[in-house]
Amino acid sequence: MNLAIFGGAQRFVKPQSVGAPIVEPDTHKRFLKLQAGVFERNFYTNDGPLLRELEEAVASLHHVRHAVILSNATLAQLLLMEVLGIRSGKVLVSANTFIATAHVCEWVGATPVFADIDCGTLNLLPSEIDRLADRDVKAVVPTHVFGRFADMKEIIAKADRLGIKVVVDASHAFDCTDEEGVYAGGRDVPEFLSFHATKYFSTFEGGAVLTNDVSFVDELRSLRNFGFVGVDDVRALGLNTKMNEVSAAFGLAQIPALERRRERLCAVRDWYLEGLVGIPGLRMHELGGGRNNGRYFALFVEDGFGVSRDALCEVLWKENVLARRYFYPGCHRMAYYADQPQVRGAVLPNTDKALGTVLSLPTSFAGVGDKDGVDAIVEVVKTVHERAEKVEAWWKAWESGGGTR
Ligand code: T4K
Repeated sequence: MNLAIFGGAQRFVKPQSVGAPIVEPDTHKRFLKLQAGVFERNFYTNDGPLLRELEEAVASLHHVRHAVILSNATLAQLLLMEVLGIRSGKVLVSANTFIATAHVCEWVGATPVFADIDCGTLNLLPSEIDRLADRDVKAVVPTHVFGRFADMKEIIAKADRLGIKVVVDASHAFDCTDEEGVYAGGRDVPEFLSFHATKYFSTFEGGAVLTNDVSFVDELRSLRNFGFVGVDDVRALGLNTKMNEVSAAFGLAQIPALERRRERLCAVRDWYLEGLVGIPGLRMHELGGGRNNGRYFALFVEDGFGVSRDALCEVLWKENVLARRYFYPGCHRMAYYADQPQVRGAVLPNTDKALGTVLSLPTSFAGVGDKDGVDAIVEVVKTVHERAEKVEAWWKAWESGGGTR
């Protein structure tokens, strides 16, 4: 094939995005029906019936007692930290996470300290807790990157020994489990999900806290509604982090589609693996033996492939494949944090190495079938490897020309 960078036709007419929302035709139909009910009832928000039904469905799907649904994962984390009393000191956060995980620590009055990761799983290394722990550390917030669970047993054991709290960013882990089949929220530490448009399960914007621990559930529900208890009694400094009924309708409309959705995405993963494993210099992100929803497919472009990750990424963009480098360059290298005293000079070799090579490819496709989409992307990747020298020369010229998209 002739690559678009050398004047060939783009492989895709429509942009193929890693974050493209997933909605099956049946889901769309169910949503339209459910949202009509919102107008019939004339009840838009504030603990509506669809929200309550969705909370039950999400809790039951994850085999936990409680799902408290909120307006997004960022505020789910914030309220969780508030109810757990994490308002000062240091909080250990994986350097490889979406920036929100770190930002929330600052919003509650704590200081995020970034921990290094495992290069295979991309998750926080439990040994980092020992390395970074001091008397100011109040909590650790691991992230289940791409639905691959962090080593929760180790993390919880270390946190317990140190007497620090654990709050888990399970934003990517809807309908995923660890290697023992335990879902988010099932291990006696609270975990939060994201239902953002880009996620496996979306309510446009949304999030949830999953837990078996009833002790803070009422408080969380009160905090999401300004701190109200009953009609005119405010007992806490709450916020407005409620989910409206139309969002809840979209969530409920997806529940019957999920098993098929997961199968489809896992098939996409298998096709990618079939096409890409064995190409020199490509290493696949390790999902491990737990249940995974298949939303993300990530690989590492290492020595031996012939061109750098960034060059491959740019070639893909030129083909209308909007590959992403999640979560490059790492929270510790984001301008907002890089110069903070607890971050300056921090050495996180695994994070730097992994985030210098990682690349996420689309798993749902616009305007083409899943298999055709995967095949076309695999063909581009193979071609880049086969013509590495020529592509590298193009990349150098493109970069030195100030390369803009
Ligand atoms: N923790 C983790 C580990 C997270 O991944 C996230 C969210 C959070 C916490 C916080 O959760 P929330 O508070 O949002 O519930 C996007 C999302 O904005 C962000 O929510 C998400 N992580 C992150 C992984 O992805 P960007 O900056 O990559 O978004 P953007 O606008 O570049 O979109 C990604 C791609 O998806 C683009 O190619 C466009 C496409 N897209 C996007 C949207 C929103 C669509 O095709 N349709 C859409 O509706 O952050």
